[in-house]
Amino acid sequence: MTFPSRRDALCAAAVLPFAARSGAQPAASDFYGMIVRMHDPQNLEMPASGFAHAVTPTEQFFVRSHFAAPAVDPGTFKLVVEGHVENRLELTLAEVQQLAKVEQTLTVECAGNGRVYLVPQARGLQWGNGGVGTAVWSGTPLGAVLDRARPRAGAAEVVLFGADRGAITADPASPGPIHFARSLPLAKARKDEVILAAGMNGGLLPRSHGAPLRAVVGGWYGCASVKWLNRIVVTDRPYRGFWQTMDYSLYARGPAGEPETVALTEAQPKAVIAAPGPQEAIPAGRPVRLGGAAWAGESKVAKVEVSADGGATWRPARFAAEPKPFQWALWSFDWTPAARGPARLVARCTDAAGATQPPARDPDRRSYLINHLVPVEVVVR
Ligand SMILES: Nc1nc2c(c(=O)[nH]1)N[C@H]1C(S)=C(S)[C@@H](COP(=O)(O)O)O[C@H]1N2
Ligand SMILES: [Mo]
Repeated sequence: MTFPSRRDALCAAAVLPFAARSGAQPAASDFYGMIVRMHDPQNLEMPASGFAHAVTPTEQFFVRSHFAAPAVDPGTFKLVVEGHVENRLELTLAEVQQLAKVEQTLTVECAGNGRVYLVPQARGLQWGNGGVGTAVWSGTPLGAVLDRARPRAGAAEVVLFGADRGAITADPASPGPIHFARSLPLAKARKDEVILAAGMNGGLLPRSHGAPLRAVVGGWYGCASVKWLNRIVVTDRPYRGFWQTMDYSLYARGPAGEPETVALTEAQPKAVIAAPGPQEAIPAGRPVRLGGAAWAGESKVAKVEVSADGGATWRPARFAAEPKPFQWALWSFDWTPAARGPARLVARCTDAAGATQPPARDPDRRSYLINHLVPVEVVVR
């Protein structure tokens, strides 16, 4: 699906000469380069054109890395599975892949996606809308690896460790160099939508996305999808590591109303308007096609609605295809602006459980779970 707009046409014209010179032949209106959010370590955001694809081209899939990407040799690679298990494992890549095979289309969104829209500005990478992507991941269900390792009675969590390592020096600092690591409750770890992927979109997993093996945790924010995975530790108690306490945690209210930090988990429902873009000029009296994507964590997208008056009135958008669980749905909405002047376009997603996007920001979410309604302001003339 495409939703060409005036701005798309202008951008396409601008990139065409470069595409021609390099010999590459992308459909220029479908593919732009990445937005650099940090140069080193590499952190790249998908441009708005990426929301035109049901499956994000690998080159356009956002990259979020805290440390330099480690070079893991697939030939000597070992996945260690240990801790609260009957059967400690050390598996080669081929041995992991022989356990079982699975292929799934899963959307991954960074928990900080949309941070640029927080007021006052929050610390962290200033993602726009494109810290999200959808890929066809192929690999082995994490559950198959756990079945082989046989968690002991009382096993509670599965901690996934990446081979990357470094020290976080900004406050709150890590206690020296640490690996990237995140845990899942055993029940989630055994779900079909949690896979150890060696392949992405029909090719090998690229290094920037965690080669040779990464976790992809469908329905959860991206931090759970540990890249360069080489160690799994089953525990009999909740894991309290840096990346789910100091970082990637939010405040939940305890029984007495007191805030407690909890690791962030499930992705919240969210619809993004990819076109038109902010401050785009739109001719009055002619239909223009709004378009974008919507996703809904562990639930499924049930409904996307669009408002052209800043949220006062809403009308349903159309889906390009019936929404499926764990992956974004592309939507469009044909709008004929009548009155000249500024207009505030808003899209909102409601999931199959009836959860919808909040109109206002909840500060307990700290700088994560950013799905409050943010209008796209355009000019009708
Ligand atoms: N080992 C490791 N895994 C990681 C990270 C990391 O820095 N190191 N970043 C996490 C975060 S915050 C996100 S949003 C996703 C991003 O995956 P991608 O770079 O393939 O888009 O990877 C997650 N897995
Ligand atoms: Mo993230």
